[in-house]
Amino acid sequence: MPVIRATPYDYAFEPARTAVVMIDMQRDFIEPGGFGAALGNDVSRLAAIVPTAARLLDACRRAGIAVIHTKECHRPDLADCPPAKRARGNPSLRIGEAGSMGRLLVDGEPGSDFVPELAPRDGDIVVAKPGKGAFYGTALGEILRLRGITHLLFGGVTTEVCVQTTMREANDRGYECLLVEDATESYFPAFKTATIAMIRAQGGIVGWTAGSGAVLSALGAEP
Ligand code: C5J
Repeated sequence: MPVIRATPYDYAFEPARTAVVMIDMQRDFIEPGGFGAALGNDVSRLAAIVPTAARLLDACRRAGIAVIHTKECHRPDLADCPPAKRARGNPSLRIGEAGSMGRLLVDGEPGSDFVPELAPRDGDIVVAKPGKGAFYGTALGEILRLRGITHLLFGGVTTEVCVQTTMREANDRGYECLLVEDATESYFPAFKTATIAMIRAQGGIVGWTAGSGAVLSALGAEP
C-alpha cells in the first residue's frame, strides 16, 4: 500500500479506494474579471498553483485514483443561490451579473469553467456545487459511496473557504483526508498557513497535509 510522508504522521492509502478532489479551479476565481476579482481580491496568486495541480492530477490518473473536479456555480435562474450569499460583501458585481467572462458564478458561463490546463479528462467526474462545501446540495457523497472511496486527497482554491469547508464535511463523514499543500492557494497567505496548521493540529483533527512531492513519490511518479 502506498504511504505518503505526511504531517502529522504517515498517510497510507489504497489507490482504488482513493479520490483526488480538485476544488473550484475555475476562471471565476483565478482570472481577472471573475467573481474573486469582483470581491476585491488579487487573483494572480491563485494561478501559480495550476502547474502543480495539473501534475498531481496526471499522477493520480496514472495510479488509478479517481479524479473529481468541483465547481462553485448556480443555476441561470439563481434559484439555488441564497439571497444572503448574493448580497454578501458589497462586490463590484454580484453573482449572476455580467462580467468580462459572462455572468458571475453561473453554470455554463465562460467564467464558471475550469482553467484550460485543468480541464476534466475522459473518466474524470465533475460536481457542480451551490455552496462552499462540496457535499452540500450535490451527489458527491453518493458518488464516493458507489465507488467504495475511503480516502480523499484535496487541492484547489481557496484553501480556507471551499477547500477547508469540504475537507471538514468529508472528515465528519468518515473519510481519511489529506490536503496537498502546494496544490492549494488562498488570496490571503496567512489564511492558507493557518488552515494547514488547523488541519494537522491535535494529531490531525481534520486530516493530514503533505507537499505534492511526497504524494508523487508515494505514487512512484517523477516529482
Ligand atoms: C470562495 C471558493 N472563496 N471556491 N469560493 O468564495 O473558495
